[in-house]
This record gives sequence, structure tokens and C-alpha cells, in this order.
Amino acid sequence: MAAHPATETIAAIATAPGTGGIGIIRISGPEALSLLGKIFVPRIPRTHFTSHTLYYGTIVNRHGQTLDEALAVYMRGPHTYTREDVVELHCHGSYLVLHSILRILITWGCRLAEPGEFTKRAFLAGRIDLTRAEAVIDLLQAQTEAGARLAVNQLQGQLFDRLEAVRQHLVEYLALLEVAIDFPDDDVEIFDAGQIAARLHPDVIAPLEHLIILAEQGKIVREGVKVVIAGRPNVGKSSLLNALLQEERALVTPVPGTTRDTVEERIDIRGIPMHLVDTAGIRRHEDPVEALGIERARRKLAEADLVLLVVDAQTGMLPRDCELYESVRHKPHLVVLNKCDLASEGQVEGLAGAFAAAVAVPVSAQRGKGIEALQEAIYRAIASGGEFTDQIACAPNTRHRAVLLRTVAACRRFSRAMEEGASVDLLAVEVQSALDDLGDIIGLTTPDEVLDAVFSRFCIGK
Ligand SMILES: Nc1nc2c(ncn2[C@@H]2O[C@H](COP(=O)(O)OP(=O)(O)OP(=O)(O)O)[C@@H](O)[C@H]2O)c(=O)[nH]1
Ligand SMILES: [Mg+2]
Repeated sequence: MAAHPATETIAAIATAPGTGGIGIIRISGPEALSLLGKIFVPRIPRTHFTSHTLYYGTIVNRHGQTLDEALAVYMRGPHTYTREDVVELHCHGSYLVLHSILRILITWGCRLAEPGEFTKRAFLAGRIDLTRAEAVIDLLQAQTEAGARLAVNQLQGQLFDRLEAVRQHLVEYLALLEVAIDFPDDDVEIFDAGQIAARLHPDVIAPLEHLIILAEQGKIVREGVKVVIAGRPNVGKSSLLNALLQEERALVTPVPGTTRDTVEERIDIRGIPMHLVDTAGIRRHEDPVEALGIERARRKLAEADLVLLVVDAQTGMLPRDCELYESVRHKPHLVVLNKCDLASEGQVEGLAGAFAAAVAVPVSAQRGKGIEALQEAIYRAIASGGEFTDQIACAPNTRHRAVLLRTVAACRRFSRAMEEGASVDLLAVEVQSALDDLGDIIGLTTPDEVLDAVFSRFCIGK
């Protein structure tokens, strides 16, 4: 990757907005050191700042007036975040003071950094690849411990290393093809299509397909899933929400139509974040407020990753339950047979048997019975068949996944072309196309608009 030496020096407040113990201003670029000399007066006068050393002193404006006491560090490139010269000013955490310091830096010719610009410079300087740059933002925005762990692993190159291993195989195939193109009359067969065709799956396609599966699992671990509790009024939906949360969160009464608005809470089941939504009981109703609640419930159902359809085990399936079941059966769903304490064993078994394809879980929300088994069933439904592991070490994001799918398609075209005995020129085109796709993921050939989209997700100062 070509280095892009930046000419402009940029600065930003690197700590979060608000009042804090300390607030840090970060400066990066060729003028960083000279700016330090202008704005910072060390307690012990000196003409030279040693790299990576902390100095105590004061921050001054253009008239020499003191704005704050601070610790300052100058870090000479390339052993810095951006590979450029970097200065950090550790001031008191007053946003007002930090802003005035920033304004003074700008009067000295510094430019305010754009969101993610420090990390973008690190990427453009070749210190980190694009997957590592994306890991920085994932880490800052991680919602769960598992999500943070994935981000750290990616920052340490777990994804890059796997992609690079695959890329090296493709580079080798392309090199062989290029020699074959350059020496068409050679007696020895330089590019042995049979041998490469046998290697392509284990070397390239299988590892990429595995990454695609990991991407799907990673999305669940990072963002969680939406689990919507639905059913007709009074079957015990709110009681079930409370039982899963182990907290009296939603109102429970014997009056049908108790829940009007949706109630949303977060729980973790075996490390997977779940957004649990309790909804208004679905029925035809004249009351305009309840009708609005029911409309909202239907919308939530449409967005659900998993539906828990609650049925009253004592009354069994009424026509309204059957209608609701028809409307959710095409989605991932579980049937929860609630109020089992009021039904006989035979009743429960008969009811469960009515749902051939679906998993029906008997519970008593009121008594907290069967809740653990339900959690297990929810986990298995999300994991779709038990291949899921919440301990995955690396997970491509949505952008990577789209490119991985393209890469696999290119590899399959390459494979077919080899089978059909295509010319080495044509084979080289397919390998190059797969290589370009992989290059997009790690940032070798990524188009500018994709880079802009990646870095615009950052906050200022990172
Ligand atoms: N015996 C028994 N009663 C239950 C059970 N679960 C809920 N109930 C009772 O059923 C009634 C309705 O419970 P809710 O949790 O409010 O039902 P809901 O489905 O949220 O009702 P709406 O919000 O009106 O749609 C309450 O009186 C609960 O105490 C259970 O497992 N066993
Ligand atoms: Mg309710």
C-alpha cells in the first residue's frame, strides 16, 4: 500500500464530551511539534522535547495567558497511532477549556480533524489494514462483552491473517498463470489445472465459506436478536416477559387487554443479547388506544428474529390462536404453552402434538416453571441447529460478508473455467477478480466511497 504523507496537521478533542477528570487533545501531522512549542510552556524551560516523554507545564494563548495546567507528550513518527508526529495534551476535563485550546490551535494553522481521520491516516500510512481500522470503531461501539472481544481480536489481525492466507494462495495461482501466459510454448506444463482445481476448495473456497458463516454468527453476537412475545389477550405474555427477566417489569392483571404499548427489555441468554418485546394481545377491538397497540404489536412481529407465540394451555387453541399461528409460522418461532399449572398432562401433550414442525415448550410463567427449558429452546432456535458458537474468535461484518460472497462466486467461476479447459488468459482474469475482491476487504483496492462510508462511522478524535 502506498504511503500518503499528509501535509495538514489536524487536531481534535479525543475524550468524550462532558466533564471528566482529564480531557485529551490530540494533534497529528508535520506541524505537531512546532505547535507544541507555541501552545505549551514546560515548567522547567527547555528547547527540546524528547519523544514519548511526558512533560508538565501550562497551556497558553497567543498573548501568553495561561488557559490550563497540562501534561504534554510529543511522539515522533512513525511509532505513533497515525505514523505521523503526534502530540497529546492532557488537560483538565473541562469541555469549555478544551474548546478554547482547540480554537487557539486552529489560529496557529491546525485543522479540525474529521470523524475517524486519525484512524484513516493510520490506515493510509499502512500501519493498519482496513479490517483493523473497522475493528477500532467496533470496539468503541461494542454493546456486549462478546462484541468487544471480537473487535479486539480483529484489531489484532485475526480476520486479516485469515484473509491474507487465502490471498497468498490466489497470488500463487496467478503467478503460475502469468508464467504460463508468458511462455506459451514451454514443454513442461507450468500451470497444472488439475492440481490447482484440487487445491482450490481446501485452500480458498472452504476458508472463505467458513468466514461467511462466522459473519452470520458475529452479527448475532454483536447486535443481538429481537425476540417478540405475541398471542391473544390474557394468555400470559407479560407474565412470561417478567419470568424471563426475573423482574416485575410489565403489568399483569386478569383483565384482557392489559398491555397497550409494547414493553422492551434486554436480556442475555448464554451471552447472546436479546431484545425482548412484550406486545398487546391481538384481537379485534373497538377501543382506539388498544387498536393502536395491536397495530404496533403487528409491526414488531414483522421485525422479529424469533417469535414466542404464547398459547393458554388450559383453553387450548382457539380460532384466534390458529390465525396468529398461521401468520407467524413462516418466521422462526416457538410455541409457548403457558398456564400448564391449570391444564392436565394429557391436555398439554395433546396441544404440543398439534405443532408438528414447531417446538412447543410447556411453562407456567406465573410459577416460573419451565423457564430454563424455554431459554434453552430460544438459544437453540437462534443457533438454528446447534452449529452456533458464541465463542467465535473472528467475525466478518456485513460489508466483508458481501465481498466474501463475491469472492467465492469468482472462485467458483475460476473452478468451472478450469474444468472446461479454458485458456490461461481467461483463468487469470477470474483469479484476478477474486484477488481484487479480497483486496477490497483489507483495503488494498477499496473504492474511495467505501472508505468514506467506513470512516464516517467514527467519532471525532479517533
Ligand atoms: N395460573 C396461571 N395464571 C397465569 C399464568 N401466566 C399468567 N397468568 C395469569 O393470567 C392473567 C393474564 O396474564 P398477563 O401476563 O397479563 O397476560 P397477557 O397475555 O400479557 O395479557 P394482555 O396484556 O391483556 O394481552 C393474569 O391474571 C396472570 O396472573 C400461569 O402460568 N398460570
Ligand atoms: Mg400483557
